[in-house]
Amino acid sequence: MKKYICISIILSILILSLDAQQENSIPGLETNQEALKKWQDMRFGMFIHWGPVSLRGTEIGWSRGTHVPIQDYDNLYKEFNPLLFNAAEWVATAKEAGMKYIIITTKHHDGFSLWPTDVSDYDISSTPYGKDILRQLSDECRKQGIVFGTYYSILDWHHPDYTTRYGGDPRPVEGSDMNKYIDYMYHQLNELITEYQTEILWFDGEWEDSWNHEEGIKLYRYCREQNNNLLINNRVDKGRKGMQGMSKSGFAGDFGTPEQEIGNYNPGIPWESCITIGKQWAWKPNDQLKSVKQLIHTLVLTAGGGGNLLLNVGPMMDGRIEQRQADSLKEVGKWISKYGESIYESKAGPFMPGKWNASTMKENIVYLQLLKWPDGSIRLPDLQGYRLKKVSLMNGVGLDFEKGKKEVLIELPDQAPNPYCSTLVLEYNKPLSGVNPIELK
Ligand code: JFZ
Repeated sequence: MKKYICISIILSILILSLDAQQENSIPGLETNQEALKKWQDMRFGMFIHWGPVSLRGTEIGWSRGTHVPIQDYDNLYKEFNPLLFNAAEWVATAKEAGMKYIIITTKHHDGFSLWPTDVSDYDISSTPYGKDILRQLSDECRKQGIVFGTYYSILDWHHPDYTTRYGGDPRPVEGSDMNKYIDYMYHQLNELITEYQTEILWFDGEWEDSWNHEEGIKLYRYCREQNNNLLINNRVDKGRKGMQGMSKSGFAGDFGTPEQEIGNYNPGIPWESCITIGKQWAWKPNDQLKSVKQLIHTLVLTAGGGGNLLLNVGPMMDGRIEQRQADSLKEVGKWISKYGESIYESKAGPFMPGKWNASTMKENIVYLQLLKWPDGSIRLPDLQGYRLKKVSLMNGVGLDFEKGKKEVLIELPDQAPNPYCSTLVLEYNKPLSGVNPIELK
């Protein structure tokens, strides 16, 4: 009997490790592990959805031909003049919020290019503003030590050669030539990689039938050939499973992209949740914003699941980030300045994220983030084989604790030390790398 148990344990370990490797099993599509590690350590980035559509306040891309007539939408660029755009301010806002990288929409589904591209006039150089937004932002990111990345939509409902139409666009697809469009795309991506030194390529719009797996792999390879340090999301290929965003095996992409939801606990596979600060990706007047508490909890639960958080803001038509959004980000930043050590460079676990907690770890330290402050005390299950040496409030005093048979009882002060999310620091006798994840009731 013992023998069988042993064999089946060995077999399942083998199968599990095979499965983990499958993620990047296509030769030439292996993730650059150094770039990945650097990116995972950052844990928190700013997503920016912006373009001439902010003049209407409707959703970027999707409102073309639905909420805004196509003729109207496609001419908005002629009025786009964000004179108050200040790259230094944007980057400072991200930095102050504790974000370590920025991803901006360089071309969304509406086809407008936010930089002066060689291959189209439907770009920033044709607007009354005229100046290169991307150049200013990428320069400023490097100046302030923020990693610069670019969103790029594969689907393009504006380009005549792209072969799917949307929003009641009357142009026939007969005569459209996807190969020509693909050349166009490669040219643009080459500009982003070589001229703007994008460090992360955040693809989108891969789901229509105009795109396929073979082209996905080719595109991934092409980008890495231009710069082998690039990190590329899984929307470059067709392997994404729904809004949960993780990849089927055998598809290209360095990380999963859950959208508008916190990814499941999954420290073994790289992923990043992209989530809006309000309800819309692009700026919307009076958009209902998430509370500071919600934002902080989202960050903590994401880190506690092993993922990154890409929090989206939509700047206004004049180029400013709305004050309400900037104020919230500042509050998040204040929290991070105290608790960031439990987020950056952390690993998820050993306590799985749940209704009232998340947890992260480093070496022999566990950070237990409490989403609600408990009454008087909490009980934690013992970690088999590890000895709890010390418990304290993060940035605060030591706490008394009592070991029972299978639990420890930790005494807590009446008042939560932080109104958004307080954290306990648990120090064990040795590194916790081998410990199995534990669900807290
Ligand atoms: C996509 C974009 O469409 C969206 O505008 C935003 O940029 C986000 C980050 O990524 O999200 C999607 C993708 C597909 C659907 C909806 C939103 N869909 O198929 O309904």
